[in-house]
Amino acid sequence: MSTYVIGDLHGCYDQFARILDKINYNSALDRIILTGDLVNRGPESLRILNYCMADKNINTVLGNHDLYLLYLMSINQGKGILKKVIEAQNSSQIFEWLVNRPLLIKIYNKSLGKSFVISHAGIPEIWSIQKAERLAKEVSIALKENAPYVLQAMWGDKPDRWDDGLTHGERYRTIINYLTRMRFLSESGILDFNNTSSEPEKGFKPWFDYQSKSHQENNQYFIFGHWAALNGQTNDPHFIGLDTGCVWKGNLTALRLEDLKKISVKY
Ligand SMILES: [Mn+2]
Repeated sequence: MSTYVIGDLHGCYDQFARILDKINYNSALDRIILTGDLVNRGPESLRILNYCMADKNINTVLGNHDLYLLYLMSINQGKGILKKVIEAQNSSQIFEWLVNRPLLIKIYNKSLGKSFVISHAGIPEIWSIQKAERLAKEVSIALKENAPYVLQAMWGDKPDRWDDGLTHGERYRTIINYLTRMRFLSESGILDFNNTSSEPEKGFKPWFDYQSKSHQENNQYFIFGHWAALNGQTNDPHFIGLDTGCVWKGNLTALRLEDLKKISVKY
């Protein structure tokens, strides 16, 4: 029995099927967690959603593109390549499934003595892991109780910095922005939304460069997707980026948690 975390699919069903084949995925024994962004950009978002919904051993954290899809569904507007999902016969079932996915998953493996935190973009150093879990839960509860409100409020780049005093829509938006859109941060935790490259602007560093080294002693691993330009390079084995740009004709990458082995398939 193994647990695999797989990077951003973005509608690339063929590559998904090939990687499941390559890891010999057995849905009766193994478990799959996706880093989010199952949909958009690539050709077969609907097929991926249907496949994942039908398998109880597949779960995902929500990515910014999954939330965008939820937003379009909440206003019943078919747009671009996602039109097929929004107009699907089972679209309300898809909405229910997606809206109930978490923004963060934490796994503690007792026999390995290791813990793994999975979120689409990562976790800023200004939050402890416990705090990040709490805030992610807060958004999930709000999404379940009043999805249209949260999905409407999440749009925007301001505030670009966390403050414990934030409330309502601004609070949800800022939590969502850190967990699903973050790449570079300033020393004080300000998000740079514009730079999607792997080279920071002056005064900014990758979010994981701020994380303390105590994670190494604690056997703590951060697993994320979202940042295709990194191509999996973080220079620290405790931060594992799995978006290797499948939809950009790169690779799709899986990580087996039991031995931290990476398996990938080419586009
Ligand atoms: Mn993303």
